[in-house]
Order: sequence, then structure tokens, then C-alpha cells
Amino acid sequence: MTEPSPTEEARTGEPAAGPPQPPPPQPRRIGLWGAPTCGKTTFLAALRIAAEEGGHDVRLVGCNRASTEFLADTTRQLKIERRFVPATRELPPNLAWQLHGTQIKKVRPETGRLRFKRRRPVPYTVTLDMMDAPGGMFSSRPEDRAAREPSSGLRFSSSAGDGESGDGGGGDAEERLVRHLAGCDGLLFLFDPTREREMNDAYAFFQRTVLQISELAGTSGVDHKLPHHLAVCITKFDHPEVYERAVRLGYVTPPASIFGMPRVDETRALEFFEDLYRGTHAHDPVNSLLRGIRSHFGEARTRYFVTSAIGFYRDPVENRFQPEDYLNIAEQSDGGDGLAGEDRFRIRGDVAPINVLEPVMWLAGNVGA
Ligand SMILES: Nc1nc2c(ncn2[C@@H]2O[C@H](COP(=O)(O)OP(=O)(O)OP(=O)(O)O)[C@@H](O)[C@H]2O)c(=O)[nH]1
Ligand SMILES: [Mg+2]
Repeated sequence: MTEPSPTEEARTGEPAAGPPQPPPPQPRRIGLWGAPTCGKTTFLAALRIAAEEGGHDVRLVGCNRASTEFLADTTRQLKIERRFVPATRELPPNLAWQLHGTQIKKVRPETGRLRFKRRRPVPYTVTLDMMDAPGGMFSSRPEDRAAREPSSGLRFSSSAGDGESGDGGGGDAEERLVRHLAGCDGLLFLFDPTREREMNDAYAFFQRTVLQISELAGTSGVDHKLPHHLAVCITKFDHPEVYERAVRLGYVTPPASIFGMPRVDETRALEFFEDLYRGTHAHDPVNSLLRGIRSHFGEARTRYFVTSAIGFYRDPVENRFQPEDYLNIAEQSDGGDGLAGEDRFRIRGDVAPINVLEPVMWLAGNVGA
């Protein structure tokens, strides 16, 4: 449809259209990547809680039925039922979400004599197009990559506009996943130090996928690296193994943040990541994972975050973090039956995500973070 011309305005009495509006922002595609059980789905599930309760004043909402249901279901599980989400078994349709916020910006007033820039609140919307794959799909071992497209279940069309919904994408699940990651603006790579101590396999889950992405993505144009921004997220900071090491090595900043939750400052997150890796890889003193990251991703486009999806336990009376009672996970008694997977642990208190929204906001273009 064309804009009405001045003559049309005179004829119809409708006001003339204002100056041409900028096109709606393109969805920011964000890829999620990491070994099984490293915390990918829980991270996604905690995003909405972080948006509503983390002091950011942003709204995270779904753009279609399936994406809304994901937010509603996972919030119920994590926040109300205090259960962990089940392991991801197959590649679901893309999640299309919108992040609405208001940012203080310097803008020039449209009218008035003094047209110098003033600081004003300006609303913004970032559309996120994400995919929550089962960790096994990133494995370099063919037998682990058993996941396929969903054979049944929800059908929907992705308003993120890439046609990559679970039912109509065509091709197999792995191709769909790799195409998505290669086309992303930003990637979240999740590194779980607790898994690494047991399995030593983060590099194995990194190395094949980075080659697959490279096959399709080309280079950044400003250097010879991949074009993506990369947020390396060290997960499960609330776990005693991770938290106590951070305290012991002096990485934890005084708890000045919301509810007095401890944090590792972003400026020291890379150093902490190196420490954690060194602690579990006596056989790999060169840190193959860090070398791999540096070899493929530009340094200025890579950041490290120390994150926890569930956060630390808060004393209900004080409503604050208490260093002598911080564990937010309780092991369930199995009654002799042997609980497995996500039912083995319950979340003890409120979910208070740490550094979950921040990497997403950074990848989405540094708006309002
Ligand atoms: N302590 C702690 N444990 C967590 C956290 N997030 C996840 N977990 C634990 O890790 C398990 C796996 O988390 P998921 O989010 O399902 O991991 P995933 O990467 O999606 O796993 P796949 O779907 O199998 O690839 C959960 O059942 C929890 O036991 C966290 O923030 N802190
Ligand atoms: Mg999962």
C-alpha cells in the first residue's frame, strides 16, 4: 500500500502520513550451544524470570502459541513447582520471543527552536529467534546424534520469519540446527564446570559444531574469524563446586547486587573460566577449548559470563543471600525407587537467575542492558 499523497489528504480529510518510519527491526537470531545437561533449557526457562524480577525492567513475551507456551510451562515448572525442566529429546520448533524495554537515549526533538539532543526514554523491541536443541546433537560421536525432527506435536508458523518451524523446515534436524547456528547474529556457548569435572568433554561438543558453522557462515569481513558474537556462559555458578572455588580464588565480588547475590564480575569471568578449566584438565594445559574459541571467534566479539539459572537460596525471613545457607537445590529422597534425571533434584527456594539476561541483551545489540 502506498502512503497517501497531499492531494489525497485534502480529498479524504485524513492527516498526511508523517516522515517515513524505519523498517521494523530484523529478528536477532541467537543460537544456544553446549553439551547435554549443561543447562541450556533451564537457562532459557530462567530468561523470563530474569526479565520480570531481575531489576532490568524488560518484558519477555512469545510471538506465537508454541513460544508463549514454552515460557508459561517452564515458568510454572521452575518457579511454581520448583522442578527442573526435562531433558530435551528432539529438536523443537524455533522459539520466537520479543524483548520489550525502554532505554534512555539522546534524541533531537522534532519541533521547537532549540533542537539540541535531549535525554528521553525511548521504547525498543528486540525479536529473538532461538532454538533449544538436545545437547547430544552437538556431539562429535555419531551415536550421540540420534535426535530427529518432531514427528508430532505442536504445529505453528514462526513469526521470526525464517520458516524454520519444526514441521515445515525440511531436511533433517541436524541440518536445520546447523543452518540456524550459522545464520545467527550471536551464539551462547554454555560451559558446565560440574559436567567437565566428570566428563571432560566440552571441547568435544565444541569442535565439530564450530566446523559445521564455519562451512556455512564465512568470515566477519573485518577479520578472518567467524562473524558471530559469542557469549561463553559458565553455568551453575550456584553449585558448591563452582561457587566455593570462585570464593577461594577471590573472584566473587562483594554482594552489592539484587538480594545480595554473589557474582563474578564480567572483567574477571575469562580468568575464572581459565582457572576452572585448568582445575579439571591436568592433561590439557594449553586449554584446547579456549584456543578453539580464540581461533574461530574475534576477541572483541567474545565475552565471558558466570551464570546461574536458578541462583542462590534466599533466606525467606531476610529475603537475602546467606553465605552459610546458599544451596538452592535439594536432592529428593527416592523412597528406594531411584529417581533419575530432572526429578532427582528440586529447587529449594525462589529462582533468582544470575547473569542470564545479560549475555542475551549483549548479543541482541547492547540495548538497555
Ligand atoms: N546447580 C544448578 N544446576 C542446574 C542449573 N541449571 C540446570 N541445572 C541442572 O542441570 C540439569 C540439566 O539442565 P538442562 O537445562 O535440562 O540441560 P540441557 O543443556 O538443556 O540438557 P539437554 O536438553 O539434555 O541437552 C538440570 O536437571 C539440573 O539438575 C543451575 O542454574 N544450577
Ligand atoms: Mg535441554
